[in-house]
Amino acid sequence: MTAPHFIQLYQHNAAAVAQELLQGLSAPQAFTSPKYLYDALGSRLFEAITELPEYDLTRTEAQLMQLHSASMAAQLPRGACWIDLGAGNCEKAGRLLGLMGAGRYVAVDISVDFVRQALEVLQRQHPGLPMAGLGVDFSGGLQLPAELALDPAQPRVLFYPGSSIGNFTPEQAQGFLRNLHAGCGSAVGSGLLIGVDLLKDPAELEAAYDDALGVTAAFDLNLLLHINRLVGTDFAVRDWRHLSRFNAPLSRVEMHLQARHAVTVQWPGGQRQFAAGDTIHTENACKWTVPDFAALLRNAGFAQTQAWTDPAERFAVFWAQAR
Ligand code: AVI
Repeated sequence: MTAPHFIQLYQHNAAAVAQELLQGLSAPQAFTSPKYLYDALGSRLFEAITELPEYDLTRTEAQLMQLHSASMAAQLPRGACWIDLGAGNCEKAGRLLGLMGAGRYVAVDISVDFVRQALEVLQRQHPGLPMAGLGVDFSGGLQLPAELALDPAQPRVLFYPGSSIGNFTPEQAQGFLRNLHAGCGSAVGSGLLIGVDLLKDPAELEAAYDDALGVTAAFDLNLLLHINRLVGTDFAVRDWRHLSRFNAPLSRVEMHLQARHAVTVQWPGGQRQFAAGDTIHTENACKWTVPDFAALLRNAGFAQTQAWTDPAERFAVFWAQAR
């Protein structure tokens, strides 16, 4: 049995993180990047969100992948190197590797420690499949280091499930998809398999991001505790409430933390006053239509696209062939 190979490129840079966060918190409309929602507790809360009745995105995607696996297998290249972006527990790709005849598997996450255990388990299930874990922050663009020794002749399947693309604005998504198109390399048949949540009833969308149990509220509020640890702010969770708002012109759900009353937040070297009702914008979740997302993929350089959707068109999985 081969053993997975691990490469850690991302290094936490405390000064850069502090600069980014404090700049966002000081902006007229305060904001933070959604990546700060995921400390250890935030990641567990997100896993709980995927089980909520209001948040059917993860379940619908899994059903779609299962239902259409034969048709997907007919489109995707066999023997490909699967590059799993934001692999986490590697479960989603793990269900497909055998069915799709993968020839190699690379699990990408910000830290190889997030994928280490899952990859070791997966390796036992697929003893002959070469596997690697790559620790990079790909949110600003994917870099595939020479150390991975990717074979330029082997087709690649970039796998980006879960509608994480929705957490980018359309302009950011366009740039990111262009970068993924480049990451497909030049081998014939390469492409991107991506999950996208679709536009639906605004009331349902708002509920999906503000569930009755309050798990999403805890997920959002936990950001404050994470920021306190990262930059020494003195946020108190009880001063803030979670909001989910559908912004129709921008076709996105926005998550905000709203000050319950006037709050002064202090940090080493600075402070900010928030009036009652002021918000910190913590996440966008853009919702797409099938034609609009297909056009985005084409504008990013992908040659052909195919989409599988559920009968109610709540979610889509796209296969976008690079050339
Ligand atoms: C990870 N991402 C696709 C989730 C979403 O639906 O935008 C994050 C999330 N935020 C609140 N609930 C789930």
